[in-house]
Amino acid sequence: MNLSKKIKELINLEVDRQQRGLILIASENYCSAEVLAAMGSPLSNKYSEGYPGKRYYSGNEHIDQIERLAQQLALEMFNLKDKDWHANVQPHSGSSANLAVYLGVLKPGDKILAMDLAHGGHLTHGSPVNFSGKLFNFVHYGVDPKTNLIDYKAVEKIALKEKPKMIVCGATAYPRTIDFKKFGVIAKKSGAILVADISHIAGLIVAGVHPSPFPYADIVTSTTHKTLGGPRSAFIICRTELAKEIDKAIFPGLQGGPLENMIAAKALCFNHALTNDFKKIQTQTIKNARALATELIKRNYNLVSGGTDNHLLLLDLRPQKINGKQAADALETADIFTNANMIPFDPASPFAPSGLRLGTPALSTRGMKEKEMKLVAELIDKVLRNFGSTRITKKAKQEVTQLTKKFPLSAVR
Ligand code: DSN
Repeated sequence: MNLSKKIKELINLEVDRQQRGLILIASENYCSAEVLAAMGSPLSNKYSEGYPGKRYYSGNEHIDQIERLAQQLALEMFNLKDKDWHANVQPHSGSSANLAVYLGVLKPGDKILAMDLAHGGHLTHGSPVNFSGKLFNFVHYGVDPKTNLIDYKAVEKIALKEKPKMIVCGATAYPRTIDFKKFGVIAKKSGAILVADISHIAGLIVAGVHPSPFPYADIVTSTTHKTLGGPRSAFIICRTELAKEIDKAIFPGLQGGPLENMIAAKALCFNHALTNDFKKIQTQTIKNARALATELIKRNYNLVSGGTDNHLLLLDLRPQKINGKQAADALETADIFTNANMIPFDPASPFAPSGLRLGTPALSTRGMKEKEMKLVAELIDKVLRNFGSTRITKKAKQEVTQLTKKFPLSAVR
């Protein structure tokens, strides 16, 4: 087999899937051609363990400039001054960013308060199957059973009782605004370090359409490929007094050579995030999520918390009598890509949960607006209402192709 040919063929097929399909996975997006080019550049050939000006290998004159630019732009995105805040742009992923934060400022076994994964948190926020839950003593807060909103009074109560060393706020399946200011007050009262994991909403925050965790959080972690629409990577911003610990935790603590091709791509992503074009996309992402929510509610879908304030929606499919996995599989056959998700207090198993998570970042980057969200809701409903009908799914797939053809990826990538 000619492997080069095979891999090329598979890449082309994947690009075609991304063009043809409706990407409604809340954590996915399309990055730009310049970001793709930086990721595939010869910067990948260089070893640069250490930090700008303090490397363990020679030949880092240009690499240092790239990394410094990425650090400056990371702070600029959030209007932060480098005398108060420090950016580490080396984390390879959100998981390594979070691990570095825990190992940098805590000791294994220390207590951390974070959102329950089953209520919308994240694996790295203390799931027992993840390093976080194995290495640290996590206690969890969740949402109110009636409203499905974070109950800040309950969070405070747990924080004052448990006295955690750290509080982590941030989520992957929470459709509402996170009140970082309230978390800041709770952290202060209980003497905890506040970490905000803004991976899902970083783009919304930079564009000013979701409140910022600064200056309330002491440390902020984020991935760069979700609402931010950049390369598959991450970064950490912390108060300058914590910079040494965070930098040491990333290198030599847990990563080796930084991926400078990815750091260049992050710099380009951060630079784009400062533009008006980016702000428009983020504003539209929220408008689209609201429009999709309205259209689905009209079609009798139950939305966890009754709607959305951000880029994502969580459907409770119990009234439809199908589970999230069945729904995601049926939609996939129509080229509509979503993911099954637990809903708060889910009586079902994580392998066949009751929820379906939908997000609008990718469709908004493609240029879709409220008008298209109505069509998207119609298509989702058509497939789910006729669950099991191959004829209807086939028809829906054709309609998806017709719709996505009008929004070519070449226009964004
Ligand atoms: N996999 C990401 C998400 O889908 O939210 C979180 O790591």
